[in-house]
Amino acid sequence: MTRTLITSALPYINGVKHLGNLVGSMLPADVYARFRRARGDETLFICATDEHGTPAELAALEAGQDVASYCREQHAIQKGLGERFGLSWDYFGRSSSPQNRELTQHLARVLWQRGHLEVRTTKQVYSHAEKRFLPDRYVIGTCPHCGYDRARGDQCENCTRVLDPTDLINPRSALSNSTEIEIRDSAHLFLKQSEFIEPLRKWIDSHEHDWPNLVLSIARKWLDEGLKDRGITRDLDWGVPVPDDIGDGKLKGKVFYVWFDAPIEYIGATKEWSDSRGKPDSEWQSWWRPASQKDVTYVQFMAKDNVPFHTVGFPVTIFGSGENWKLVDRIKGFNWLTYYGGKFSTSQKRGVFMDTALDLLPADYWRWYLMANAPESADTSFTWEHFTAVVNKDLADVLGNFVNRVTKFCIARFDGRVPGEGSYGAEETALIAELDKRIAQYGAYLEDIEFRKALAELRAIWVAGNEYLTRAAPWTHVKTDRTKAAVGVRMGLNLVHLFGHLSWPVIPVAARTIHEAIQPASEVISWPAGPMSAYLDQLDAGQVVRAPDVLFAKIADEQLAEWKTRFGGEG
Ligand code: B3M
Ligand code: ZN
Repeated sequence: MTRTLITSALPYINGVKHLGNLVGSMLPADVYARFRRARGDETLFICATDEHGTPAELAALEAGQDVASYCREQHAIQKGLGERFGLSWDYFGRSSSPQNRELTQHLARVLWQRGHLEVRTTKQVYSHAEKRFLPDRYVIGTCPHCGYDRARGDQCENCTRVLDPTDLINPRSALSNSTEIEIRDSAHLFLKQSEFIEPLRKWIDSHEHDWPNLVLSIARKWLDEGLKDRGITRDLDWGVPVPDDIGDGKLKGKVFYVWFDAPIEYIGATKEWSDSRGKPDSEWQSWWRPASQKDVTYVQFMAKDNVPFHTVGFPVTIFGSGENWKLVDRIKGFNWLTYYGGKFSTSQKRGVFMDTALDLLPADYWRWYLMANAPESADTSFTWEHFTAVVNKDLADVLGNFVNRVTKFCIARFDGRVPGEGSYGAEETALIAELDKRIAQYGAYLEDIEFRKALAELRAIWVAGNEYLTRAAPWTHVKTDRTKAAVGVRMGLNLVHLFGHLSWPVIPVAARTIHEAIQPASEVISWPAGPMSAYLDQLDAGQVVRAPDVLFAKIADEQLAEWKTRFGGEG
């Protein structure tokens, strides 16, 4: 049996995530996890909130809360929203957990013992306005590589290059805009990443054929630019404390850098999961310390700015430990979802956030739209017009209407029971052959983690059903040739059933409703197996059929206009 471990990049704790965050990691990971489960694989889908670092401290400050309670509260909020979005995590952990603290300290300790860490005195930006050390990302200035004038001290968002605050031209505090900043000495732990360039390159090259170009090119760009040793501690209060036995006593009161402990939380959250079920360590270790790397397939999902930390940063921790931790096999990276071509912004409240989205429409509307238009090969722009057009066409006109037409007609003219008369003819055979191909293709695209192509194929399957029904026209034949009409209805009902199964990974709630119209007592989760000729003729004659309530309501013009005004359109 195949065992698949799936992780989504961990959402930051500082507030509700927007649709761009959702489609860049959590949602595709969920669709893929559901697909693996449909295939019958043993699947473990892990996520968590990323709770350390200055963004958390500052958000707590702004909310007037201590950082621990702030994180506890925000974690519960994000967990609730994720569940309402149908994110089927096996566990949604917290990077501030004792499990992660223990694992982070363990890995740092082994790195220290093996000589991969070094204490160095660094120049640290101290801001007089805030009376504190400023973390890298709170120093902004001009990027020395691309000239972007709001580059952060840790990374330029424009060209994705990793920076040091001292690299910036015209540096200033992002909190106060004050240029009254001063460089002070502070001792920190450095991970000697430069020692790992060769093994990293070998490992990345070994994925030449199974990582997308976006991921390969970002990873290689990092190596080509020469990997700098990276400071992995910070002068903050909130975080995983550096243990006393690391750093020759020079690091009292410091914590690990959030990007050091966050990826370790993939492991930490798996331990949280197995601890929460009262299982021994062998449970989580069977995923993370398998006897052979081949025993588990590990797939990660993330937006492009996270790729360097997963192809270089975290792997250095793993390689450096000398321990046989499971390495990632496949990395799916995403470009940006933009809001009318501009940035979604948490700080400026620009765009649509997970909580408001669910106030407007159920999760499946968003899930379909976002995955059908996932920013895979390029950035994609969200607009209310596009969203409305996609929902009205794909979900309401194509899928919803099909299910509605078939089930309602069966209830009106065939007593709401699957008609048994007649047998499939040329029209049905042709449809079955087409669907056989399309379903295989849909599955193959999902195996390849190509969501746009997969969903275009799923849509084409729905369309084929509609076109068949139009040709079969049972409503016309029922007056003159009841047997012919019965054949059309029977095929239509089998298609409804099929659509439930095929749609479940993407739109799980609607899929279940569709499925329950036909087979309320059995599960919708399994992937259709066996020849389609049998699969599409499996419903028993006489079996009861129900009509679901409106599956997908169309979005009216007035509604669209209202949302555009409320959320702001272009500009
Ligand atoms: N929290 C960054 C982000 O949300 C970060 C991901 C961590 S994955 C270990 O973009
Ligand atoms: Zn730049």
